[in-house]
Amino acid sequence: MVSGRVPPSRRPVIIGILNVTPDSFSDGGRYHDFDNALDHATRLVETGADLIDVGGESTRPGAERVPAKKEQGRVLPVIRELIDRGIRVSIDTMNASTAAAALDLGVVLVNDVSGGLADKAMPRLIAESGIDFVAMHWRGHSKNMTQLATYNDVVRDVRNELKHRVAALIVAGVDPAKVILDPGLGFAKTSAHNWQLLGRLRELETLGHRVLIGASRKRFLGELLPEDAPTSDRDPATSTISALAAESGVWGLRVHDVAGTLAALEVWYRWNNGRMPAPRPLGTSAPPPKLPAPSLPTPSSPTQSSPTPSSPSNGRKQQ
Ligand code: PMM
Repeated sequence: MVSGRVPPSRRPVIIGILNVTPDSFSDGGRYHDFDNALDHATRLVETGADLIDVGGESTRPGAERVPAKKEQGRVLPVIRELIDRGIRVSIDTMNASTAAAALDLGVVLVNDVSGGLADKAMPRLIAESGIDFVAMHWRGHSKNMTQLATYNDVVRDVRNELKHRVAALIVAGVDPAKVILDPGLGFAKTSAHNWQLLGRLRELETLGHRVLIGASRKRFLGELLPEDAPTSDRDPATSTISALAAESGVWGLRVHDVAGTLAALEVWYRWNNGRMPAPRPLGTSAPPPKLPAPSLPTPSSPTQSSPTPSSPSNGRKQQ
């Protein structure tokens, strides 16, 4: 146990990724094997993951659909064993039948990248089970999603489409308090779209739902690196996003590199604690020292302004 860890209640939930697929872009299908999958998930939990998101269908751009039975053959044995080991599990699926089987095994969350659009039976299942549900922004299946990446203002459009998705889920009987929203980075989004969604995360938060971010090892982070860099080289950029997303108030982070994410969240937490006034020495009645007032812009010297500690670093106006 690492001493002085950020208390889990004071940081975003860390969701460790376990893709039990032979063709995942981000981990090269390494956890398709049952024992490897279990070892990896156990390591992620020992490192600090709060729950493990198990998926059996690749959603990389261009990927073909996997029949639900095949998906279940991949994920259910792993989920059963993880839950037997006392690990909290979420199921990453667009199929209501897979979600239902995983619910019977005891998963605590259903993560549907289609937000309930791909399978009409999903919203009813979520309503009846009362489980937490991740509704990701989605416009179509991986095979043709690249052509669907057209927006007027990506943040406003994604926000509106998510708002309509929540309304449809409520009509199906889903408790809105159970809905977690995800902008769906990389799903019918260009790199520029992803960066805009990250930079303006707070606009999604104004919908009043918990927000989850899945930036981990995605292609837009590969663009920051040499062309032949392995996908794991994207972890430092992912961790930086995790800290910035925490500052933006996200509820959860879906990541491959749990150790790096936790380290980034430690920095974020201590950085914010560093803003607090120093504690008053015992036995003294002096008031605690005041924080220096931030230097505010004056009409005559607009260039002398400096951001207040809570200002977003990108300087964009937040709602
Ligand atoms: N991305 C992938 C798979 N599942 N679920 C949510 N909620 N958000 C995401 O961004 C997301 C997801 C694809 O990435 P992977 O192949 O690394 O799992």
